[in-house]
Amino acid sequence: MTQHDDLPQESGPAGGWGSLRSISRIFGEARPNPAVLDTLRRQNKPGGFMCSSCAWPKPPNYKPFEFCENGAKATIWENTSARCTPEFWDDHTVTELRAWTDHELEMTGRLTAPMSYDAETDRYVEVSWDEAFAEIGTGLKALPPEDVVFYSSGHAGLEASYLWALMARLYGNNNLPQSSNMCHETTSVGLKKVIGSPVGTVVWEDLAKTDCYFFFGQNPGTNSPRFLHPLKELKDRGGKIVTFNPVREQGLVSFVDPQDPTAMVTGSETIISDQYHQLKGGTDIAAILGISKAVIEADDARGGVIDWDFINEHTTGFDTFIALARDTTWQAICDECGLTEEALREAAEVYMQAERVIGVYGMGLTQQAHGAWNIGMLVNLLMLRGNIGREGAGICPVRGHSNVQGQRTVGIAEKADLVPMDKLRELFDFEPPQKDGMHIVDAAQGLLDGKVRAMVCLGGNLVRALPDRARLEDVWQAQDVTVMISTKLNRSHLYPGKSAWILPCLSRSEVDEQETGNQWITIEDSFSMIHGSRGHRSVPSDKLMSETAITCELGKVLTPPNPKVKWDEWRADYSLIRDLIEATYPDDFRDMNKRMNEPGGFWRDNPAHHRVWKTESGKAEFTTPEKLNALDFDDAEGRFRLLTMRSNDQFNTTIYGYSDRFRGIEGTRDVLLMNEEDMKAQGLAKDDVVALVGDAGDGVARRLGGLSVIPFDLPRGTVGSYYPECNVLVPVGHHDHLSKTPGSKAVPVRIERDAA
Ligand SMILES: Nc1nc2c(c(=O)[nH]1)N[C@H]1C(S)=C(S)[C@@H](COP(=O)(O)OP(=O)(O)OC[C@H]3O[C@@H](n4cnc5c(=O)[nH]c(N)nc54)[C@H](O)[C@@H]3O)O[C@H]1N2
Ligand SMILES: Nc1nc2c(c(=O)[nH]1)N[C@H]1C(S)=C(S)[C@@H](COP(=O)(O)OP(=O)(O)OC[C@H]3O[C@@H](n4cnc5c(=O)[nH]c(N)nc54)[C@H](O)[C@@H]3O)O[C@H]1N2
Ligand SMILES: [Mo]
Repeated sequence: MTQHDDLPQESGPAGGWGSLRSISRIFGEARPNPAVLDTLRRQNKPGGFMCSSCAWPKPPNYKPFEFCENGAKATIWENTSARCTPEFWDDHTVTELRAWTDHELEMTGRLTAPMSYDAETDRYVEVSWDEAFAEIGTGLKALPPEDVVFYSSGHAGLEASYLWALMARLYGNNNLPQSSNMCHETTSVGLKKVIGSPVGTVVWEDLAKTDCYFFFGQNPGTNSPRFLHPLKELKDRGGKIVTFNPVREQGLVSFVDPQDPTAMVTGSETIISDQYHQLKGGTDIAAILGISKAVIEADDARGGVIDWDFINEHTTGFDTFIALARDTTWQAICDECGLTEEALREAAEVYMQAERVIGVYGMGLTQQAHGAWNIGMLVNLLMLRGNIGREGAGICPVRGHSNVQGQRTVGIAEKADLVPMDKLRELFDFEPPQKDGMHIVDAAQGLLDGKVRAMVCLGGNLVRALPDRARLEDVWQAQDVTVMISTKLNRSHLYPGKSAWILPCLSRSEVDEQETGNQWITIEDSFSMIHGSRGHRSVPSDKLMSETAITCELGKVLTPPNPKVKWDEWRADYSLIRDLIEATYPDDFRDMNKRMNEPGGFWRDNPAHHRVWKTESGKAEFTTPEKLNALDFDDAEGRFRLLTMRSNDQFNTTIYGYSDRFRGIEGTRDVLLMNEEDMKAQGLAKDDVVALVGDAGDGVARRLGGLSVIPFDLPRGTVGSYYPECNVLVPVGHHDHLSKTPGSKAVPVRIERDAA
């Protein structure tokens, strides 16, 4: 639990005035219509619209302002008054724009018209929607279906997503990768394996009942700030929070509630984490094994600590796990994770004293080469004291995009056996493809191999978000067809395929007027609650279409005529699509149209929440990892573990600005954060400019230069730099062994002085 007061990251609590200042800075830059304030008031409330930022649940007992710093930024950002019109291309070529930063591309504003790439002039030119759909249809139908990929980033609502997946299957493949392939796929696969559920077991009421959180590799202050309120409430009632993270993240250190006037005026902050353990990157397995060992030892010594009834009745595999915990020495555990035995015993003490524990995790566990073991270990820890499937306790993966979980629920899945194909066959009278489709890593490899010939993207910015992005830029533009359904210009548009299209869409806060009026859509949050959402803002351009409408029009040109497939009717009335969702998934979506606006949403239920385990063995399964870390490389002289970070001023590849105020880094993203001892050992001083060089040993040269060294409170051997810039350094093949989620939180690199 090191403290370095001279290092830059201690820059005030999460929330507080800093949060308001940050929102107002974004307001100034995006110059939205002031009516955006009314939009914010409606955010995340029944009858209003659901924030398009993160997937944190929307409570039934909502606050006057049920949005956070980053939700406000996301809404303000998409409501910008800036417009990227067809005339923008009079002054710029695609090649020239490649020299712009992601932030500069963002600042061009909302896209206003469908565009197609003209190779002769190297510009996008406006086209009519009819022309765009007709030509996309011709282009894609000329390709073998298995060479075409339908990607979706977790924004679009359940209606567009259901139809998107249906469209791909009617077209002829299951090539339906999604952003969660880079994110919580480890959860979908790893959690499913051990408890039979691909999603978390915790629901909103559990937050009010729990007395302890264990946080592993999730950063609520930046990525799910509305979570800070339940954390503060827990602290107010005397609960405990224990955190494991190589970085001291401000949101897990302290918080001033910006909605509490007294706290704002007095500046009284709530200390969030009672214990903060800065373990070495990628070593959660060792840390959790240490805590488990202490729990087992306490049970041996005094009994009554382990919940034997739960273990005997509900689990399998405990014998091998307990043997590993007993046989592994404290020395081995502490050497691995860099924490002391005493620190791990302190964590175990809090764990044992708590009646009800919630285990929270995010990318720190999932984006590792053995991320599934990480998740298994956290579940092991919870199971030791029956902390799963019980009130106030459970496992809580914090999901990313606002509807990332829901898109999977309604059929966006590349694995055929995750989808009720017989229902689809029955409802739409066709033979759905049975062969598994491509995961996003397979698609990236397919691009590199020249096998993928077209990408159709419902949102997202894959040329930035994927590993090995420098290699992908070249092959992306070698494709026959690229189609991007987007709200703003992004770098992926700058690598156009031979036939390339940007289809601009509405955002969620805007009126989605169809033949039967302004349409509702629905989304599913991290707690499997389904919410209705309807926009009310005027549209930025009358040439925009909704994601659902675009999907229907693509469906019409891509799929064979079929009397059961009624694209026009569905487009006119989204409630008919909800009927289809209910018909396909009757248990999950009973009375969907009626229930979607219940305050707090309606719950899709989850067997593991009731201790029903849909696993292979029918029991909850203990995991016995084969090593003490989640890495697929060893330490070597000069090799570092690169942790790719999100700043407080970005949403994935959308860069709002250059202020990572929680970490005290201002005005630049080109930094390398390093432990001071490591700097000394490498002969580096503050502000030295260095390059990171890939050290995966696969014969591919990977390099990112121009990074200024900043001394930072990190464990030795772990260095940090920002995502997405760092993606040049992540090999496509570096991913979780079970789920293929890229191992972006521990990438093998070396440091070189940069001549630049
Ligand atoms: N403002 C904002 N909000 C967002 C996003 C955004 O970019 N900006 N992105 C959205 C998306 S798509 C997602 S998936 C989520 C992501 O939200 P998070 O899951 O919080 O993702 P990260 O910030 O990438 O990483 C989480 C934490 O893992 C820690 N970590 C790294 N390596 C390790 C390790 O080996 N062990 C442990 N214990 N911790 C480690 C990092 O220091 C970091 O604090 O947020 C969503 N919300
Ligand atoms: N090194 C490294 N790489 C990572 C990660 C990491 O932590 N480290 N994180 C990974 C994670 S968790 C994720 S989820 C992925 C994210 O990968 P993606 O989902 O592909 O990327 P985003 O940045 O979320 O996509 C932003 C683009 O989506 C479009 N957009 C925004 N809003 C909308 C909308 O409402 N509708 C439509 N149709 N388009 C919209 C805009 O054009 C914008 O440019 O990146 C992954 N990559
Ligand atoms: Mo994500």
